[in-house]
Amino acid sequence: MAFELPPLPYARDALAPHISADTLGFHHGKHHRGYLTKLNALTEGPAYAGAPLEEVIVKAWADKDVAVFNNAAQAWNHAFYWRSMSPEGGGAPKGDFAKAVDRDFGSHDELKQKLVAAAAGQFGSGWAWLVLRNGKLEVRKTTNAETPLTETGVTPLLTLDVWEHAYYLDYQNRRADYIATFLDHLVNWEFANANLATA
Ligand code: MN3
Repeated sequence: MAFELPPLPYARDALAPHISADTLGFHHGKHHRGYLTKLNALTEGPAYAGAPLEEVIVKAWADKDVAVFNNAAQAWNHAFYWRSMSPEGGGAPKGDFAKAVDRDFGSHDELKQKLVAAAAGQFGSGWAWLVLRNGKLEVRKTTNAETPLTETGVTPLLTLDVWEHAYYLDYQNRRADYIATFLDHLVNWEFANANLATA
């Protein structure tokens, strides 16, 4: 049973001008698809037969099966990243999620500053995350394909891809501008709220 590329949750041009149709075309259609193609070739044998993607990630991480881990985690991280953005994104958190943000960060602005610091401070390729850890919101960063899914007691709520392929066509080397645009115009707090509600 092969893993399939999930469709984008919006049209390819829906995030323009903040993220162009060109970027989404390459990022989803080439990079994300590429991870799944490699993952399917690597998991043809019985070791991972029938396992859902999350289980493949946890097992490959524990077994130090680096190639499977990298492609499985990147497949999962990208599907989560698409849903972390919305054409109606940006603005302020609402509802129970807003209360949790105030409780654990003091303010929405403080949360944004922590996400900026994590995303800008990730040296080289990786991801910035908002997670729930033991009932408390935390901001994290991970390197390359690494994902909070491998940590027990940690639930990812939102992510931001800071690999250069996520922004280079639109922002070249200006990662800070991409991060600011993500937080001002694209971030999908409703998705974080929904993940918090089911955590
Ligand atoms: Mn990417």
